[in-house]
Amino acid sequence: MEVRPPLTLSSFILFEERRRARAAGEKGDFCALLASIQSACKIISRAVHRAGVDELHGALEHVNIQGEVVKRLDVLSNDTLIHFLCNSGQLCVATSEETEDIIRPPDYLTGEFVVTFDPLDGSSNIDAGVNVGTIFGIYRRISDSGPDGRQPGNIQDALQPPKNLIAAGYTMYGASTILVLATEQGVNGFTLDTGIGEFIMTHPEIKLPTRGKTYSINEGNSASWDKSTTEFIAYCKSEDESKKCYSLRYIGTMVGDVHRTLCYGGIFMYPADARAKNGKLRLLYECGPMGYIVEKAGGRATTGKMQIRDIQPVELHERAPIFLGSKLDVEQVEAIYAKNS
Ligand code: P6P
Repeated sequence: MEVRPPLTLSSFILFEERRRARAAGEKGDFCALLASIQSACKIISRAVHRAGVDELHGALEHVNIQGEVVKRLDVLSNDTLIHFLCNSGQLCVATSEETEDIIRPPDYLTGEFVVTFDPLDGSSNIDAGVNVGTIFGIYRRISDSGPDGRQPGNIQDALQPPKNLIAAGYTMYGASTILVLATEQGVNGFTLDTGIGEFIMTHPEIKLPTRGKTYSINEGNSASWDKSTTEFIAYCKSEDESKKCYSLRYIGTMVGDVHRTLCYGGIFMYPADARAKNGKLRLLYECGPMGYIVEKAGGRATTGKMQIRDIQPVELHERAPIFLGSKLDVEQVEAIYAKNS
């Protein structure tokens, strides 16, 4: 019987990505950066799954830059990612939902890449055992790295539009821990085998269906929606001989709602509304990376009026309205916004 060893994320990084990067003559070690993110996610996964036992649930006394109550696991996740990224020798600067300013490694460890991340997306749900996740996006630095390649980066390195992303991913901590990685070559998913401590490839070459059967939005905000959102949701709920009504699925954690959309198709939405003119989700470490992943899987991501990939950020923590998922569903939203403009 032929024994076919599983393809692990470590071997995918070392063989697939390293071969490609070397052939492309790229600066920096993209594989070392991915390996540092993988290690951090393994540690966060263990903390999330042991939270109740290790008394890591609950909130601390302070709020973060977003004005949100900070959970113990938010701090652990943020500190873990900062530690591994800064010690990888590959980081120029990083932006985190939990940190007001850009994060820089010690000068002698400065590298070629910029990482934006939400260390524990959906952490308000953690005490109820609902899926949470880590979201990350990877850019190349745009500032000059200097003769020794160790020139410190600056905020302009962090304020890049999502179209400059070279990779993005998320790790969802749920019944299992699944890391989804999107690069220019495509989107692959890996499930953590805790018995060997390795992520095993379980979702090769993820492709989104062009049309879905579910819509995902917080219906509690419907009184504040604009005309276009209201019109599209009415379409989702309509049924005739050519179309069944869509089912509503909403977890309240972006990573969970996007992962389901990536696996089954459909559309996830956090639109602008009368109370939040730019919606709730942050461009650099939520909308941008998730939009990149969905696009690399054949889907689409828009604010309704422009593609997420084209937004030029002005501030580290700015928000953006987002509709993402199956191509035809998202194009329908864009057509409604165009009609109503
Ligand atoms: P609402 C979690 O707090 C989060 O930032 C995203 O993960 C999620 O998609 C959204 O907010 C949920 O927001 O207003 O529906 O509770």
